[in-house]
Amino acid sequence: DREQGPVIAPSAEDRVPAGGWGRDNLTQDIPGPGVRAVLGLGANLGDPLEALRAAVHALVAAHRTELVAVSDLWRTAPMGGPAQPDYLNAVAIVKTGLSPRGLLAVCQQVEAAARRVREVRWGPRTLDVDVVSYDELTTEDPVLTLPHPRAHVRAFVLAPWAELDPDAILKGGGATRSVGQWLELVADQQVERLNAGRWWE
Ligand code: A4P
Ligand code: MG
Repeated sequence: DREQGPVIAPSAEDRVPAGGWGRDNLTQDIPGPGVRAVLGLGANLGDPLEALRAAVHALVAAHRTELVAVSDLWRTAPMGGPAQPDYLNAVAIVKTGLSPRGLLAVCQQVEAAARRVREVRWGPRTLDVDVVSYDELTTEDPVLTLPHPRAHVRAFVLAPWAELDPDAILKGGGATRSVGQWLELVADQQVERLNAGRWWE
């Protein structure tokens, strides 16, 4: 379902598997209709819009993964790193039967594909696809830390996510707040919502 509509409320099928998220099921496809995951998309060189669009298309094409909702585009001031252009950021919510590691692998393939294309045509360009959250899974694994350890302090993730699901619960820095509440705490960060329609199509 590619329609952007109300975010689907968690259902019985969205629950954590019996026995919880152990090490063994981080890498195996999960049974049933899948769980909800939140992905953060960002790009700031070359053709960022095209990179983000390609990312959404690749997510739709991924095994056992369907799009639940896509945020608007946001123009955001760069955080960290050297002086660099503003970013375009967006958030996509998917329902996936991929394991957490399987979903990360898809995100990394999408990044790699975008990098290959831009090396050939227009020089360096970035595309970052982060797993912001995966169901209610919490893990400190450096390969895949969940929820994303910096999501709760980044308006470029929180603003587009709040657009789709402001009441989603996010842990960060030892606290648990809604995405909307976290966003209020980073009101000093410069983010601007762009009126781009259904930009990912
Ligand atoms: N990794 C661990 N947890 C995760 C996760 N939840 N999702 C590991 C994705 N990856 C995760 O990532 C580095 C390593 O993190 C991977 O090996 C993965 O196994 P990367 O994508 O290769 O490198 P990166 O994204 O450049 O590094 P890092 O530290 O993850 O950067 P961030 O935190 O993603 O920040 N400013 C604006 N306005 N908008 C942006 O989008 N993005 C960044 C990148 C900085 N500033 C920005 C933006
Ligand atoms: Mg990253």
